[in-house]
Amino acid sequence: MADVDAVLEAAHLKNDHVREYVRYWAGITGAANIEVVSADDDARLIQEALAAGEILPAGDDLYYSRSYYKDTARSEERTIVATSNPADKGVYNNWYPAPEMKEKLTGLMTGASRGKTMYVIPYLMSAPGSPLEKYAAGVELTDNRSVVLHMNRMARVGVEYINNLADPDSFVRAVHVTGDLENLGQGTPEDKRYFVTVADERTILHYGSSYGGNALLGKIAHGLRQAAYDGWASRKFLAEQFMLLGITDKVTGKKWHIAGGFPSASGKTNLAMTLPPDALGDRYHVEFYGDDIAWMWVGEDGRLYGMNPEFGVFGVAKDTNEHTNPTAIESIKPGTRAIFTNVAYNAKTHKVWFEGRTPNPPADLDGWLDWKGNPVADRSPAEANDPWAHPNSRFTTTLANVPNIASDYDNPAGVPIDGIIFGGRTRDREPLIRAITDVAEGVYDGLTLGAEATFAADGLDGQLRYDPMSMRPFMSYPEGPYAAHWLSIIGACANKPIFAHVNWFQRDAEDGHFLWPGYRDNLRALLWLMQLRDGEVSGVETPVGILPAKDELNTDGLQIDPADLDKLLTIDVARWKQEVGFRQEYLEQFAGLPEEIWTAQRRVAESLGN
Ligand code: OXD
Ligand code: MN
Repeated sequence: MADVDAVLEAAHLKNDHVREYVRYWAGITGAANIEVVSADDDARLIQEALAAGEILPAGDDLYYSRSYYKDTARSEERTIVATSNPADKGVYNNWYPAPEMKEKLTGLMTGASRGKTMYVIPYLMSAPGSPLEKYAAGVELTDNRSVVLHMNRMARVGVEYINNLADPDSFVRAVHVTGDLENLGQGTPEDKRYFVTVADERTILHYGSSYGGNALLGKIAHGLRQAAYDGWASRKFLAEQFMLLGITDKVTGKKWHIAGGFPSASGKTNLAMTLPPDALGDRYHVEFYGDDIAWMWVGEDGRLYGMNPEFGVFGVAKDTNEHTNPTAIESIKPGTRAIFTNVAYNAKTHKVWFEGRTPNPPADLDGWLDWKGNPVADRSPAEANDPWAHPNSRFTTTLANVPNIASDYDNPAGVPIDGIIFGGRTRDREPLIRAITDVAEGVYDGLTLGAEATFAADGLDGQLRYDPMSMRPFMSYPEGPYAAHWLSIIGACANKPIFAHVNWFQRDAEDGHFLWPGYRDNLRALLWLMQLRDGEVSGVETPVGILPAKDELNTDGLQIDPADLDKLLTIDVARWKQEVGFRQEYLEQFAGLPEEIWTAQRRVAESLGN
């Protein structure tokens, strides 16, 4: 092992607490070398990774990587939040005692990076100068170069972010050890993977994966789990799996910002990066801030402020195309340094492809390898319809590559938030949009956010898979205090955001067609919400919120059957009565829910006539 201190000195890493932390884990993991990384090292690291065959060229300054075939997604069962206080155990946070987990992970990591380089990645999950900067600094240690390349795109990376911390000990310690991927028993009773956030020690210990969702520790482990815990422990902010966008009315000059949570596969990334529909393009400009995480706090002017702590997008590739998400397609074009993971790859032309990129896969199979690296041309008839790309294959690109990135995305002050939306994927019960002006009812609506998981298939008669605020996999403290913290942060705003529930996925009960065209037209619902907030429209009251009156929704250029629009703007009372019953049962599992949430549940039930 090289002299750790000499390496850190040469890299100008001055923070003694960071140095001690690096020394400690270098000793445990047994890494052969230490290398401190900054964003400027990216081009060299790309060349090294290409030379080592860890990534492959995918066009002009585009790259391809493949993760081990049993290591292609986040593992929720293997993800744990540990603290020293048993009262931190909630329903979804998979709580374990911190001492037990630290001992377990130290054991697993001992000697596990032998012969490898341990990269030291100092990072910041905010723009420098943000009021939340003190919660944003971290240092990831990883024995995987591809993880470094991804972190360089997803976070601000360099020693300058940790050398001059106001409290030099206040950084997240985030240790990632890949492990022997072929011998970890992924998904079996002998599974050896552990993805642990020791939240009250601000320490993240992930063992047994090199897939981004488990290995890019700045993103989900710090940006969501740790930050949610910090936000609660400090009583200062919320960290949520939310997108963030801005809409400018070019005629009046008004600008609004909307944040919102959507369970997976409910169109969050597409909405975050949306453009206005053609017919509204002259009037409205839509800007992208973030597709996955928002940290939110109360500003001195009494408004809710929000920012995206990330520096890039780790987006699901499947179904991304010029129609569903044209700005994402632009953000991964040649010259962007984007990295594709687990899509299909052509070893001869270096092109990539994934399901939904074009209606049909490339006709000429020559050179095409599926996500496991097997030639598509050699498939047996039984395999002929297998996907070419893994359904969770990804693209990784920096925010600045997205053509409609907000001009002020890097502003440390964040942006004032006018609306908070929740949106599930449901074929019935949820109208296009219903606005909620009461804070407790808005928080209640977020807690009862749900999406169809295996609708009907599991015989649950339309029961949704609830996903509180879309944070179910990222909850780090119990649901009762979580609801109370939301009430207290939003309650502290003098000028409060309006809440709304949106659903782009309602279907016709008879023939199953989607009632709403979705994608860019979704902006119409958001514009109505902002007009409602500004008192320009008044909507129609229903037991579950305010719906747009038919003539209030801007339908210029919208292709829709008027009967479908009618259905989208009404609620199905019978279905809602049943839904409220499901919600009662779901909410009862959470200890210590604030009384305001029960009042909201009762009020909705009573106004439905339950
Ligand atoms: C996720 C992600 O898994 O954002 O939610 O990658
Ligand atoms: Mn996400």
